[in-house]
Amino acid sequence: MSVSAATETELKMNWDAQEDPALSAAFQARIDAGELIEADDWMPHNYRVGMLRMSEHHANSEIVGALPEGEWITRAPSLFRKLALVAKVQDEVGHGQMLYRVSQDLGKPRDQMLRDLCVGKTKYHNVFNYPAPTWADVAAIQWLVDGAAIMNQKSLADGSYGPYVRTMRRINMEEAFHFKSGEDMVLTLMSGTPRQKQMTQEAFDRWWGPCLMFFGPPDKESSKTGPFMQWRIKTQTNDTLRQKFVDRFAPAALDLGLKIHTWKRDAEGRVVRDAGGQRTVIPDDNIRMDERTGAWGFTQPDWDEFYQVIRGAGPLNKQRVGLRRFSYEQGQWVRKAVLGQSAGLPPGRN
Ligand code: BYC
Repeated sequence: MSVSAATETELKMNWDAQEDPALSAAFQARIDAGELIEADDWMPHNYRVGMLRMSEHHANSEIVGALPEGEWITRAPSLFRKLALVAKVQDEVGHGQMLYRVSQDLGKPRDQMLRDLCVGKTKYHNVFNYPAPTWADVAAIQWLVDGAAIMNQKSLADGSYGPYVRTMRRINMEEAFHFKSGEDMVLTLMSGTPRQKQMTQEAFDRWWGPCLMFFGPPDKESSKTGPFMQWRIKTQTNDTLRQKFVDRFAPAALDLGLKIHTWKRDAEGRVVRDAGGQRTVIPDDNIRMDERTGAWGFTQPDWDEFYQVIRGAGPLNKQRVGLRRFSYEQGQWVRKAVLGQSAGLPPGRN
């Protein structure tokens, strides 16, 4: 069986779309009054598509995001950590299920979303395209990635689309447990042997940059932030959330004894690569608090790397999408059986 991109429903943004002025004005008035929009309510085409894209991207991120940590379930260092990790991975997949439901109601069939993900037509979060080579990476994911996710999702829980807002409230409660578990793992490792501390520093260096990118490109490069803020699909900009993340995690990392690094740059601020394409890690000298504002300085991540990763050329994009496609193909006979169709045998058994 080969999976192909869906062609049934193409829901695309259309900034030239002519909406009914009276309906549009009434819709904006509801948003401005803080009302929640429900699935059956009238909504402008671009609101529907924008909300669908966000919710589908989020659903994809949850199920692909389960993969890096899922790989560690059989290798967790204790029964306690294994139980917590199993519960966490199960939660993430459950979040994906809820978010696919929200997305379906906005007009895109679930099977189409799963197929679009399998062929790389739709996106998921940049952070899940990196490897997690050590147990300290699992700790860093639960501390930093879940920490970033909570920061973002708290702002999304103040949004305008009722089904998504209610899902965010539920998800955020579970993410708080994931974050606590990550914090405990990082604390344990940083209270351990020099080898454990070194392993944690190396993992932190791998995840700090991708987590700065988690919130999306700088505001000046984010075309959708403007209209999304007007409709309260987003309630804070990418740069505002990134700054909040640094204000929360830079001092916490330093307190734990971690160092914050960045890449060496040239005089124009571009990341320098050697002939083999390698970059040089250096201390981030911008990491300090501005006594006047209380905000922490930081060096921007390598945005060229971000665009490469989200266009499918990150370290593990092919493997992550490949595994999703494998799961989709292997599960096809189950989906058919549930629908009462002739299921046949699983792939490779006929
Ligand atoms: N990664 O105009 P912008 C979790 C794309 S999972 C990849 O700012 P927007 C967890 C963006 O899609 C939680 N792509 O876009 C799970 C856009 O592409 P298009 C995941 C990104 O929509 C398991 C382009 O860049 N959370 O916590 O205004 C284990 C320009 O960006 C990213 C969500 O999904 C990125 N980081 O804002 C552990 C939250 N950033 O449309 C943990 C919901 C940007 O031009 N989503 N792009 O092709 C959002 O909050 C927003 O959609 C984004 C982007 C902030 C991601």
